[in-house]
Amino acid sequence: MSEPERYRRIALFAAPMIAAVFLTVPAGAAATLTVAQAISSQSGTGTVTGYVVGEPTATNTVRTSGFTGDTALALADSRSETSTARMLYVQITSSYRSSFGLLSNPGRVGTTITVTGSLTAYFSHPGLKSPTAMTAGGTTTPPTTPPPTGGTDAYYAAAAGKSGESLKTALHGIISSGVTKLSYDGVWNALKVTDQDPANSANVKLFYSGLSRSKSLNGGDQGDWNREHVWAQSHGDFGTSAGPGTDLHHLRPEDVAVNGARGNKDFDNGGSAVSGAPGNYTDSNSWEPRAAVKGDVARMIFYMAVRYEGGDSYPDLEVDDATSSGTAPRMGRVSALLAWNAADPPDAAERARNQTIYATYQHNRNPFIDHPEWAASIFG
Ligand SMILES: [Ca+2]
Ligand SMILES: [Ca+2]
Repeated sequence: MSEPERYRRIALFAAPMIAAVFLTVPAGAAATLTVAQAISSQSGTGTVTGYVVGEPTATNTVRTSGFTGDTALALADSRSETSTARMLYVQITSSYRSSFGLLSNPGRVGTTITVTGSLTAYFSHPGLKSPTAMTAGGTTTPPTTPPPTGGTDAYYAAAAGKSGESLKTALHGIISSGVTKLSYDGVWNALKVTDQDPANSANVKLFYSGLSRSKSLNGGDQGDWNREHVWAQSHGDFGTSAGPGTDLHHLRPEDVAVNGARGNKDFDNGGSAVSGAPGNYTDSNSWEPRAAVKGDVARMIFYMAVRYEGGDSYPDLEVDDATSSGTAPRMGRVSALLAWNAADPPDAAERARNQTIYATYQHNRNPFIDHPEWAASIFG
């Protein structure tokens, strides 16, 4: 079914359920609080659901990586919150540290938890202390910030009415402005958020294979997942320093062996089945991803070709219609990628990932997820 149709059906299905949930809260029973509500009502006991966003270490300081202890975490209503004013600082007493402390469980960041305790200041900041219950999960209200659907016109204003090469030039300017570049180390934690398995917040979903794997198994050994560069690093030799080598828009978690099998091959149809990655095919010079991510691959490659135009000492990445790019800054096969873009349009998960990268990490968007029709205008 079409995307708008799907949203309507979800809305029709969900509305009675939401109403039912509210109706079944007994009169007088304390409802679960949002973080904003907990911040504004700092007295008595309360139960709060929120996203784990980091480790508070001082009144106005919350670490989002490189955690130093297991004794405190910060909750927010948005997974991408950066203002400590909109965070609740939660004390983690000894019985909860092994499960919820961020030094021991960095993968909690970006997941929801529900905690009950005393609503009182902690680190001289709105807080919750002496918890009597802490559990993983819980639905925040509102559940998530939905990705904008047709809400990005302002972002793309400079591209309005353009096509072909002038559209490409305009988009390059838009998506290269105000960008935050990650370190290669920072990519690990970011992927644990952007590629979290929707069915299990302790896991990431591996890109080509579609398998679910523990966030903590990031590494280089057999059975680990690592950082796949969908635009292969060697095609332009950009390495892993900040820039194309750390750009989340084309970095995905993948099983070490599957990542190795893909290597630096171009993309095209055909080949024999890939062990450990159902639905993927490969031959001596190309890789065909499974149907569910064919369009995602195409849009990542198109993004890279527009984002990197030879400035800032980065190579000018471009698509071509070959599978023999070698170490040139080229990636093919564009005819297959255009077909995949059309056959596998962006779904809600792909749009949400784009929004998370924009809101939380890099502050730029993949235009081809917001406007898949621009691919044919520029590369067709
Ligand atoms: Ca897809
Ligand atoms: Ca380019």
